[in-house]
Amino acid sequence: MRRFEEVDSTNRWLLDEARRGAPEGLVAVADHQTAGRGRLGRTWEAPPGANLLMSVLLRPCEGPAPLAVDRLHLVTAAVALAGRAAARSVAGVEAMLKWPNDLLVGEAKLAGVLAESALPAVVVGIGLNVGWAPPGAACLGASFARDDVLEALLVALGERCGRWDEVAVEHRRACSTIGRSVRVELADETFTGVAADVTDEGHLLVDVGVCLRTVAAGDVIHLRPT
Ligand code: BT5
Repeated sequence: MRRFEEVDSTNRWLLDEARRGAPEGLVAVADHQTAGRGRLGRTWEAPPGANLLMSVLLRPCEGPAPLAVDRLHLVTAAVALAGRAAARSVAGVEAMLKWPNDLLVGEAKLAGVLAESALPAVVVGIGLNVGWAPPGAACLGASFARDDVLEALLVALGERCGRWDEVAVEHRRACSTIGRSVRVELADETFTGVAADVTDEGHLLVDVGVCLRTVAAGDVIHLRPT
């Protein structure tokens, strides 16, 4: 494990290490990120020392139980589910998944997950709000230690890695997007419908009345039931 007082992004650092051949299981943790990354070029915010900011390097397509490339989303799901398990075991906080991989408490974001690949390596980062959250978001509470959350998360991740079919089942169960009315925001289009399921490839199926639309990547907004 590599710990940083400050780094631009734990994902960026670990991707560079992955390209240099670093082994599976290498973890980067930072007290502070100066350029924390979200999805789609967005930024991830956290004041120094407040939240869990970590990334893990996995090589899921190698080894004795290789994961098919079209199921790679399960690696991201495993990290999100491990974060959910850690929030529950350390703080008693019940979070649900919002597709694709946010952790929500109610409708407030507790954690975000970002997977980036340098195939065959995959780097999955998670920012989990422990002591601080921006307005409208959620955190566990300042009394909880980031290292306790980190340890619980790594144990929970170890239990899930390689058990990809179980991860897929748990992911569907924990995904509060399924069954919800949603607005889907794509780069060039927005539409609404009811989220019906998540496919084996991790795509969201949205019932738009006349057909099911498949969403591979994009932003989903949970709408209040009408
Ligand atoms: C994510 O992106 O949710 C993925 C975040 C991944 C962060 C981790 S930290 C360790 C590792 N190293 C990195 O550089 N990144 C990963 P996205 O779904 O695009 O959400 C980003 C949006 O969430 C921002 O545009 C803000 O609106 C909001 N946001 C930023 N910081 C937040 C926070 N601490 N809590 C809740 N929401 C936040």
